[in-house]
Amino acid sequence: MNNQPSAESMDAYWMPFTANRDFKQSPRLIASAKGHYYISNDGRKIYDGFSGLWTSGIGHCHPKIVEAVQNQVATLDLCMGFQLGHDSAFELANKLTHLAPEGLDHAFFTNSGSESVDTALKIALGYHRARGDAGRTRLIGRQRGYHGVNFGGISVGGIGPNRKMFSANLINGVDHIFHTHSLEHAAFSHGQPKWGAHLADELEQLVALHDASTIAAVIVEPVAGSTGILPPPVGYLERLREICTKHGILLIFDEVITAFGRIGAPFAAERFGVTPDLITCAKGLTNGVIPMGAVLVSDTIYQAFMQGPEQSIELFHGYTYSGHPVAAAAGLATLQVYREEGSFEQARELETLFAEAIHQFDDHPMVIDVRNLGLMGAIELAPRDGAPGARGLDVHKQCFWEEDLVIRNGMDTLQFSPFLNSRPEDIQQMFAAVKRVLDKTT
Ligand code: PXG
Ligand code: PLP
Repeated sequence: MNNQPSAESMDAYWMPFTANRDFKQSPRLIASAKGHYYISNDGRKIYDGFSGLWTSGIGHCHPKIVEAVQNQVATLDLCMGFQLGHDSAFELANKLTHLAPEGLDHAFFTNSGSESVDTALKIALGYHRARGDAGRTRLIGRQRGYHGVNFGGISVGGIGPNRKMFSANLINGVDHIFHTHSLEHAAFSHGQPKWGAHLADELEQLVALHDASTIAAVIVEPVAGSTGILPPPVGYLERLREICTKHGILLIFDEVITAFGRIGAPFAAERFGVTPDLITCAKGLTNGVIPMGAVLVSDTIYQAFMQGPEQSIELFHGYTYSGHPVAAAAGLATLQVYREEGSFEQARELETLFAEAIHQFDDHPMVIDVRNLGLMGAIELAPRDGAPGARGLDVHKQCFWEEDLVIRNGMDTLQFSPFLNSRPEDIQQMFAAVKRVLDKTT
């Protein structure tokens, strides 16, 4: 390989969620990006089958977002976000809450999905306390949930390896309901599995165990993303909503992946017709161009905080960069492009073609499940004996080196997140490449 950096020059950077030693032996390096392609350091044009990291739904370096960012950074680079404000943040909060399901009327800005999650959990706890119901402190997550990497997020999250190293220090008073994945009952489902709505009833059992008066909130991804695309069983989210409402428990949808068109609607809440009390989002809010996240909250929650003396701070929480001007400008430009280009509708139209293309792998001898919803898809491979994850990583690497294609693997599950504005033939070609790789993978 030409122009590969020396091992020494790569030593300082501790890469996130990456096998550092393995990566640095044959680094997969990207020099630039435009539209649907990366250009690698060795000059190859590489198709991005993962939209950044679920982030860049309308393609890389979108000219309208680039222009908005360039203008903003030269006009107001930073504004002290505590005790001062600027127009773009207010405008973005207005646009965002108009896009959100009815009733979610307020937005708190963060810089990432992880920060959105921890913010949402704190707002949920604060809400009950503000109402004089301070006994509601328990948080409930779900097995196989991914809610980022901060302490709140890994505590309600349901991924063993993300928790194990920190297990003694996870936050107190968290419980989990069962995940909805079942190879036995729902393998090769197209879209939402018909089996599994009853799994929501486990929440009733936790209410019986802990008593509703101790439970603040339940957090779930409407479609679990990171743990391999687990669409909710038909009726499942409706059931969760019903149980939460019945017991005065707040329902949080973590839409860091599912918001902004990924499943053909502005929010999964709209697609499924189930409205939570809070929504966390990030990624597609700025098309990934500048880090930014948000928590959308119902007016009821917001008003519960707006009590007491007017000169006192209502929520002791915030980030230096909450509502950062450059991020807000990127967000405004992104929402405008979504509207002008009809990105969510484009995604919805591609859904059938994507589903058909990914389900061609149903009969592949190495494949044990194929799952899809909207433009989220997963192909689960049988693991190699004694080496779970090795096969998935091999496929990722072969796609990169031999097919000029970026896909992601989570252990042995291959994941796909095509652009909202993909060309149909690109989706076909992507899966043709994956098939060539799978056919020669051992
Ligand atoms: N919640 C959900 C549902 C997410 O998917 C986060 C929170 C955390 O967001 P930040 O911005 O702090 O990373 C996420 C992020 C993958 C993958 O391969 C998914 C995410 C991040 C990295 C990889 O599926 N999701
Ligand atoms: N640590 C120190 C010493 C700080 O002063 C601050 C913010 O002022 C933080 C952490 C938090 O940083 P941020 O607001 O970017 O999350």
